[in-house]
Amino acid sequence: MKTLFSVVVLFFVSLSIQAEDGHNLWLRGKSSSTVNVVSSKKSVTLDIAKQELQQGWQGKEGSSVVFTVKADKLIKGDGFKLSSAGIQANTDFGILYGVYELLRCQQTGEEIKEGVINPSYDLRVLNHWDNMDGSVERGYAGLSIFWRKGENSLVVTENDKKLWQEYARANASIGINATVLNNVNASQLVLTPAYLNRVKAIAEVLRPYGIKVYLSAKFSAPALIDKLKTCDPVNPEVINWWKAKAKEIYTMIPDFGGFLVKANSEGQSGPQDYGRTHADGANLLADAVKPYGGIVMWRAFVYAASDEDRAKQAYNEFVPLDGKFHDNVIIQVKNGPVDFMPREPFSPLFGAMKKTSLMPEVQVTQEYLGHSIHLVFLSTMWEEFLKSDTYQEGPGSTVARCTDGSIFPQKYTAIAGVSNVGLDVNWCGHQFAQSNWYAFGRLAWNNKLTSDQIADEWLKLTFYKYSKSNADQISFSADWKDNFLSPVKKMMLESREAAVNYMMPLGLHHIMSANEHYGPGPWWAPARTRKDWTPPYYHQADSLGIGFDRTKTGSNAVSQYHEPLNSQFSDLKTCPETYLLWFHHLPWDYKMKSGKTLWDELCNHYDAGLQQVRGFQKVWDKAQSYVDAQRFTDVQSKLRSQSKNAQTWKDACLLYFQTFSKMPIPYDIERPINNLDELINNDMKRPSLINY
Ligand code: GCV
Repeated sequence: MKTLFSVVVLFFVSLSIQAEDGHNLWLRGKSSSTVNVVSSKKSVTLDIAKQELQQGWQGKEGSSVVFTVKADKLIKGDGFKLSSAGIQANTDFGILYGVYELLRCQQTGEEIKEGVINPSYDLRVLNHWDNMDGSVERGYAGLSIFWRKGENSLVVTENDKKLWQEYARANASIGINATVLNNVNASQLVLTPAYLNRVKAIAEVLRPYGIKVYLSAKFSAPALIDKLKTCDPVNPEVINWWKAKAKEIYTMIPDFGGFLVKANSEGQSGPQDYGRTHADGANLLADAVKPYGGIVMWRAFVYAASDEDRAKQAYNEFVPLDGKFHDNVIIQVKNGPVDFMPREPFSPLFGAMKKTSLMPEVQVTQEYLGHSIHLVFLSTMWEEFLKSDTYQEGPGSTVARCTDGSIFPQKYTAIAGVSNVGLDVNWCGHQFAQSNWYAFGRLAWNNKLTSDQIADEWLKLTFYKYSKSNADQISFSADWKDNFLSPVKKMMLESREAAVNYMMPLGLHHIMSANEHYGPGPWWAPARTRKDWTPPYYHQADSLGIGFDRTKTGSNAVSQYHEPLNSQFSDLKTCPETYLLWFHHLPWDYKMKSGKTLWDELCNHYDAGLQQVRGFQKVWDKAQSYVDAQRFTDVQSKLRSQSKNAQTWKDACLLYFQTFSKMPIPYDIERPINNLDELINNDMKRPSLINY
């Protein structure tokens, strides 16, 4: 009797705890009822679509869903049409996306809307900064899922294929249809036959899920691989080399997407080494892939160690080339003019190049936002960016509309996110970093979605405890919504602003410690280091004040923005305070809109950021009974580190800036608990993963 009792107890305990390690991402929903799928066509992709529907169906028992692959003028690209009869699309991939949409609605309790749903961008791309030895530049979730070092590193194993297939499925479920398999700081190796064979194997696993592979190409590859004497883009031998390389690749991978190129940037070679322009370089590669329908994504992340404000350089370099790029070139532009900072104004290139296709690049991996230790939901940052009005074609010329084909007719439209995926069991290093992968895909599919909706979906899909008894009718109880969904969603939606507060408020930027881009380092400026890589170049703090003057009296970067933004950013009365120190150098006692001095306001922001994170800890602790044990403690422990880090950021920045302001930290906020000299001596390092 006693044994039976223990078995029963154990059974129920195991049911309620349901160990989860995060590997299943947002794809945890299981069907409870059967569905009948009718398709007149057969293909691997349609088989996947059918299987997904049957695995995840939570609609009416015994329903029938018809797949119809038939052209319809209203359906664009990967789009689809949902109706009571089923899913119609131009392609098999469209059907697959329709299936994921149906399942998402069922599993989140959202009403299924009948009608056509088209993606905002044709190409929804993940950029992996994965190196050939398996390391990942700015990757915080373990080694590469594509590459590794050592003997047999190029042998494709069953495990590799399983992981790639899971990766493909996760991407397809949120609409991502392109992936760049290697770092933009590229190795030429990836273009050699042994590596291309592995690329072919990856492409084969990804293909049925509608995902094309792309490669980052090293501009100097012809010299490095085949010892050509030059890589000059107008040299006939060089032109032929790239043509032959493209032919070789397309023979192996007929649907190869094309190249991504970082050239003449941070030490990478490029056309300027031969006195040519970025257009000459991009067109060289574009012509090589053109016969096969390939494209070239050419990055505008360029800046030199010159006296010119770094924030101005990409615009200065690229705008004069507008109209000179071939039509299968897309210029890939980071969201801000400097570099994926916690907050930047949008890059003035958006909307300014009217005869060239442009694509936004955002960073999903949290290089400057606490790596995989800090909980920061980036969707709010991307939403702010996509909704920014450039005014380039009148009011309403948002970045989203300037890049998705609504304003400028672009042959291709695209958006890229620098991936945060690695070999970690939970893929992203932090359970909540998965929400950034999810959010990127969702916004790439629909650039009008709100972060509120995305967070809502993600939380339901990722944390709701499905069980047999509730699977057929997803109804989120009031208790679950009030005590888990709503507070945790609120935390996610506030998390980016919190990070801005405790790291770089009021328009401050690039003041992190140099080595890891993790902790604070406003003091970091070793002799002989490029000035534009040191924080003092950006914050310009001195006894008179703080901030980078980008108005007419300074670098005049404001002039790159279309009116009325130029005037708005220049004028202290209208410049948003969120960008204040991005555009202005102001005295410490400058009077803010709140009536407080700039110094006091700065102190308040740093302290508010810290308090927000302390609040997040409370929210999460209260959510314990709604979360499985492993994921709960994972996140709890990371929030503790984040809290300590926020304290360090606050103390480091305030104590350092106080050496210039000479003003007291307002007495109503908590005192620093660290000493500046100690902080400077032990630049804050990312906590070792062993602690987790
Ligand atoms: C891939 C920043 C990062 C680099 C990155 C570069 C880029 O500078 O710190 O790691 O290099 O951006 O986007 O090319």
